[in-house]
Amino acid sequence: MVASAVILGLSVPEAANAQFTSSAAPSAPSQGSAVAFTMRPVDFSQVKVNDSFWSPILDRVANTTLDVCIDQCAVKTHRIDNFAIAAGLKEGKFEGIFFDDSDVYKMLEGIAYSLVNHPDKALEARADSIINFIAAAQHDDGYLNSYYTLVTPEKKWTDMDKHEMYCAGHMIEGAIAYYHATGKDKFLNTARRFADYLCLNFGKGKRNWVPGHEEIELALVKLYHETGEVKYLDLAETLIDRRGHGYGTWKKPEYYQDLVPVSELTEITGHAVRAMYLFSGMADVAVLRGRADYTQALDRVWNDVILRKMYLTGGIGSSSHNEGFTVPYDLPNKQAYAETCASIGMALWNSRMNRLHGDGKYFDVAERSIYNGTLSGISYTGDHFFYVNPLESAGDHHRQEWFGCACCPSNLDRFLPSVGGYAYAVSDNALWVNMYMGSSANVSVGGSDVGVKVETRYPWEGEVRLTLNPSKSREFEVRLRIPGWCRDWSYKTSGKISGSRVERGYLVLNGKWKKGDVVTLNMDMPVEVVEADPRVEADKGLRAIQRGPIVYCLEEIDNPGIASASLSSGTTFTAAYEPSFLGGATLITARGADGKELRFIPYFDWDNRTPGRMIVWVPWK
Ligand code: FUB
Ligand code: ZN
Repeated sequence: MVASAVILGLSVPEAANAQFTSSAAPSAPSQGSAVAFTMRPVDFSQVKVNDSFWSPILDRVANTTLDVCIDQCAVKTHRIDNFAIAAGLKEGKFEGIFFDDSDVYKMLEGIAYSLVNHPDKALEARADSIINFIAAAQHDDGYLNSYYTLVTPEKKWTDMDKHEMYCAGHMIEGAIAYYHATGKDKFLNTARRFADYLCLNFGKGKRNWVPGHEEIELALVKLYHETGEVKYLDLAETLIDRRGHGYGTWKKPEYYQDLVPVSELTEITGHAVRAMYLFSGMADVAVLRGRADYTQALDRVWNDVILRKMYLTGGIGSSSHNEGFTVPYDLPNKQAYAETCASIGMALWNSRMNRLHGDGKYFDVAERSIYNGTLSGISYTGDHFFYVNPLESAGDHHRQEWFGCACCPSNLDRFLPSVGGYAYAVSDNALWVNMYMGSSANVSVGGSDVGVKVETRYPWEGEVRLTLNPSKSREFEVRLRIPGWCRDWSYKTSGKISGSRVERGYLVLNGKWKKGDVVTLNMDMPVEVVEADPRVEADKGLRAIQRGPIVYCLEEIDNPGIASASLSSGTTFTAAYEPSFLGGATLITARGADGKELRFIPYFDWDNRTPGRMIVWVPWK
């Protein structure tokens, strides 16, 4: 197939981003709308993934990545022993970093998600035994942190940067996921006791604690949804509102998003992952509490991130010095930090922005971060990881087995098997299909059960076939996301529809749907040539390639002449699926006017073969 090159200069200002000004950009900056939209995601535990792209990844996570993580936490490091020792069940001392408990919680969350698509009794039993240690390490008052229990018990809650609430947040998330996957509530009860302790000590009118690393906020909202206990939502809101009032004890409050009250935020600053988790919690609370001030602040920082501080890959946080942000348009390629956790954070935050506004452009960003900046974090074999995700390499940057600070592997470990939870959402009388993957689910729309099934070869092909099986024939809306990168699309339905429109990035179909109705969406997926904002010094005179949601790169192994590679307006592109390339991928061949060829591979697939140079941004002549 010869795909047409989309030539540049489409720089509609509203469609601009620091690293792309072509139509591959999100649709428009947010205008500060304060309308809350009540879209609810369909829980991962309700979604069976059966997809040619995602299932092999989920299999690898289940069969390899989780084992690596268990081995690292239980054998090669003392993360699990720390709990057993804190519980008095084993002799020894604490080993590791003060927030290592969080990796165990994330691992358990990953196991929970994985069990849905890969039931595994032995793995579940292993998880149960780890949970026994965790529960046994809990203090009588509900406090739980193996570092403080074993190292400096007298210094509990003396240092806001020591991640006690960060670890608690990951515990809550892991516990809820484990309950959903297995129905077992021991972990959930443990997490709940700690949350009750936090409410008692840090709620409104109590100690003015500012968590140095956000995470607890979004976890408390999840716990509120799980239990219906309003006090958890109250604490989340209180903790968010406490920021920016001088309670934080640090020298650089901007690093901790603590310089101004959150409703006054105009730009993103400091540590990227912390900011993502905070914004995720704010988006959750904005929906539930109608906090228009949060929504407006989030809209402002969203524009700042998307227009000035995001890489083409959806990665953020360009600097290694603060694991975060510097000044607008500072997006170096070789030195890019773009931590894997920050891309995961972008998916967490932008999927919530999508629900807050009911607007597909936010999910476009989540999708960009998932398929590029997140997936690059794990090797094809599932056992090596990137912490840092540069967009250029001299051949000296490689995935590693593990890291002393292992936040990224353990985050991948929980995020990847959770992708089924991003596929569908529901609102009052609508079914939303956000992330296209082969999958089936039973959802409740307007009080009735509806079986849904998606068949697709996305992200390599743009055809999506949705089959609906409502328990009884009834009227509701089907909302299919039309990604921002897609300019030409069409659809057909086997059923009768009473109306259709395009609204906020969705094709909305109204109809009285009956069993077996099929909607087929066809999205054109040409190769796009992408130009960065001229203010990005690092990308001056360069172009990148994207097809559908996938960003491409050149590797030396395919392009021995990579040092002199270039593209021009005369370059033609051919996209072809190669089943034997790292489990199958669509590769792009670029042919210059001089007949020279370049072979582009998906960015997320780089560094899986013979090491060598890699570039995303290619000279434009
Ligand atoms: O501090 C916990 C995690 O470790 C952060 O989210 C990462 O950036 C790394 O610093
Ligand atoms: Zn990380």
